[in-house]
Amino acid sequence: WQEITDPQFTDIEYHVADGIAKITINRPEVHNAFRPETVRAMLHAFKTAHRDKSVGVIILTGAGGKAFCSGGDQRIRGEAGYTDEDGNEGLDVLELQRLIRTIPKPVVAMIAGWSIGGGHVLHLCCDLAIAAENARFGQTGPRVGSFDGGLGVALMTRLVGQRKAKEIWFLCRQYDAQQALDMGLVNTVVPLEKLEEETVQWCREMLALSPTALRLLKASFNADTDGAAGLQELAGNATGLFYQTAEGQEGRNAYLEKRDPDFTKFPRIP
Ligand code: 2NE
Repeated sequence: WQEITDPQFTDIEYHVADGIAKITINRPEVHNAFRPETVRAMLHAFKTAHRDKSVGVIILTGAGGKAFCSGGDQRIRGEAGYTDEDGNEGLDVLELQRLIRTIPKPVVAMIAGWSIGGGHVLHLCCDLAIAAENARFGQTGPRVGSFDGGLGVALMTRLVGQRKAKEIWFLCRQYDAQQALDMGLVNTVVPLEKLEEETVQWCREMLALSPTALRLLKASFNADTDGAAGLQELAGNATGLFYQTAEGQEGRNAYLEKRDPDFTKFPRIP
């Protein structure tokens, strides 16, 4: 891995290698709980990976082997929300959830240890999830006075069904890696020492495939859950492909050449 440094990468590490970007939440002393600064850094990192044409797949993980992420840092939760070092309240984690889903590259959660609370929702937002045998999953919202009724409920229900999703949210129990695999929360479980090797192998398999097909598939899966915003994402991809055709370019050229467009040469494909 090559580490990329950036003054905006507060609380995280950003590495690249052979088409893969790895974003690591680096606050192991609090099981990688996030604060506003952490979320801002992750937004910057995901946007960096999005724009980098050499990157085809993104891994999201946590440092230290004991936690993927334990959600919002409860120590800096003020009267009306989480507070940054300058005293500003607000956590852009919902924006981060949406970004993980709309970024047109597969995002893989690489999970060792705790994936809890808002950290668990981040893992739900990822496209694939590879868990180590020591991984533990759960929501704590109703216990700590919080909840994510947005993607945290919608995506969980799609993955495990409404009965199980209600159990997870209403009882705040914890589930081990095998239970998570059995209920469809993760794709596979491997020994901790094999976690990165296995995750990189999954990334390499995707890197060998058509990036456009993967891009359109991701948008298609999300369109099912994201309503008009999901359709916007899917249709935006279709527009991007249309721009690359002679038919799309004829419209632009005619406008720039101040003539009527001639679409007669383009067949109406059945
Ligand atoms: C994750 C869990 C179950 C692990 O338990 P254990 O016993 O293995 O570790 P321990 O001792 O609790 O944690 C180690 C250190 O990390 C801190 C702890 O306070 C402890 O620090 P020290 O006492 O050693 O100084 N720590 C862990 N998680 C933290 C957190 N989220 N914030 C601040 N410090 C944290 C256990 O640690 C646990 O239950 N953690 C809390 C999980 C939680 O409730 N997260 C917030 C859910 S709400 C949320 O994330 C959210 C949302 O619902 C909506 C929007 C945005 C965020």
